[in-house]
Formats: sequence, C-alpha cells, structure tokens
Amino acid sequence: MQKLAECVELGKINKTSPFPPQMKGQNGADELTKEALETGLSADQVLAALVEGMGIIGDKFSAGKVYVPNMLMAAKAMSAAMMHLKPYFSSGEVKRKGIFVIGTVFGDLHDIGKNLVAMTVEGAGWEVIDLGADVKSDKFIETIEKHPDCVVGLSALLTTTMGNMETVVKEIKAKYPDKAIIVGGAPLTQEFSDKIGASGYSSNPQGAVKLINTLVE
Ligand code: B1M
Repeated sequence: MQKLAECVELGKINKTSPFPPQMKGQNGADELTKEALETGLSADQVLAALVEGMGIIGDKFSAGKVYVPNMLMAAKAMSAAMMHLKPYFSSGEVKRKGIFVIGTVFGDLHDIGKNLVAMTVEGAGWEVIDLGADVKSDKFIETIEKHPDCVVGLSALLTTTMGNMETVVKEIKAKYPDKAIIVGGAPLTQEFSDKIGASGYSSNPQGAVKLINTLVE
C-alpha cells in the first residue's frame, strides 16, 4: 500500500507513463490498484492509501516543495486508480431512491472528492447526475427544473470558492426556497454550512449518504 501512496504522491499513472523519470517502466497507480483489489484488499483500504498520497503532495505544495503540475499529475494517478474502485462504490443493488445532482462550484476545478461522493451516493441507491467541476448556479437551476424532486450536493476545495458556494446556495434558494442542498469539501465546516443556509454538511461521502437519506424521509 505504501507503493500505491507513493505512486499518487509522485504522479505515476501507469506502467507506460514516462513521469516521474525515476519510476520509468515500473507499475503505476493503475496497475497497483488493480492488483491490490485482486489480492483481496478492500476498496476502503486502497482508497486510504490513495488519500494518503494526496495528503503528502498537498503538504509538500503548502511547503513550497512542489508545484501545481505535481498536484495535477497526482490527481491523474488518483483518477486512474479510482476507475478500478468505481464498481465497489457504485454497485448499489436497490436503484433510484431519488435523484442526487452534484457539482463542484464555479471557480473550483477540484473534482476527486466530488467524484467519490458521487460514486458512494450512487452505490447507496440514488441516481446521480454529476455536473462536473466549475459549475455555475444556472447549470444547477436548469437541472433542478428538469428534476424538481432532486437533492443537490455542492463541493468546494478552496477557501476562495467557499464564497461561490454561498452564491450558488442563495441563487438556488431564490428560485427553490425549499430545495434540499448539502455541502462538503475540505475547508468547510458545519458553521459555514449553517451560515450560508445549506440543508446539511458532511465531511465525507458516507455522511453525505446519511444526510440525503434523512432529507427525503
Ligand atoms: Co489544489 N489545492 N489547487 N489542485 N489541491 C488544494 C485543495 C490545497 C489544500 C493544496 C495546499 O495548498 N495544501 C490548496 C487549497 C488551499 C485553500 O484554499 N485553503 C490548493 C490550491 C491553492 C490550488 C490552486 C489555487 C493552486 C494554484 O494554482 N496556485 C489551484 C486552484 C485551481 C482551481 O480550482 N481554480 C489548484 C489546482 C489543483 C489541481 C488542478 C492541480 C489538482 C486538482 C485536480 C482534480 O481534482 N482533478 C489539485 C489537487 C490534486 C489538490 C490536492 C493536492 C488534493 C485534492 C484532492 O483530490 N484530495 C489538495 C491538497 C489536499 O487535499 N491535501 C489541493 C483527495 C480527495 C479525496 O479529498 O477533495 O477533500 P477531498 O474530498 C473529500 C472530502 O472533502 C469530502 O469527501 C471527499 C472524500 O473523503 N467532500 C465532500 C468533498 N466534496 C464533498 C461534498 C459533499 C460531502 C463531502 O457533499 C456534497
């Protein structure tokens, strides 16, 4: 698992990827994830290693030891690994508890955490409409118009885009005052969620599932 965390940290996507040069020809996050799952490790154990690698590269970025391209390569390695995890998280048996519309708010390109939430909610029996990253209020509103009973999920990873999240909540609520909107993302808190008038906050995908199930009961 340490090797897998290292692949994410260093941005080693797969065996054929040339970056980083010191790992040329070695297996990357893609192959190691597949192997780990085949040898019986749980999806949660594998995910923990991936998140550990992300945490390390994030800390190095904070310390000025690596740059944006390094974070980008780490994200690519993690996304390659997540392709193998998807079936484990999104294999819900009972389909269609309702529709969950999720997106990362405008100005914010971080989508890995949002993707994990989407997969987990799907696995818990919801139909998920994933609007992607950098999503403006209009797009959410347009989707709500088509699916009036949906629950909305907003993600933000930057302190600077938390304000945009507030805008999205306000603009949705202006048209749909009772719309259930849950929020999450590393810099958020329950206090912030309360302040912007969201229906609920969760720091993790499992909590998001519990929240949306409660909101539609
Ligand atoms: Co960026 N980045 N980044 N980055 N990046 C962070 C977030 C940062 C903390 C790094 C650091 O400084 N240590 C920092 C933010 C600082 C701050 O605002 N406080 C930062 C910065 C500064 C930036 C740029 C501004 C850098 C620059 O250009 N100078 C820039 C901004 C671009 C933009 O968005 N406009 C930028 C760019 C990028 C990349 C594009 C290179 C890349 C993202 C690629 C992608 O996502 N496709 C990237 C990455 C990879 C990171 C780090 C390293 C990893 C993020 C991640 O994927 N984590 C990150 C540092 C870190 O997190 N350690 C960092 C793993 C993921 C599983 O966790 O996303 O937290 P997370 O999701 C969790 C929970 O938060 C929760 O569940 C998930 C699973 O547990 N959750 C929800 C998330 N959404 C939820 C929604 C819910 C419920 C729970 O309900 C709806």
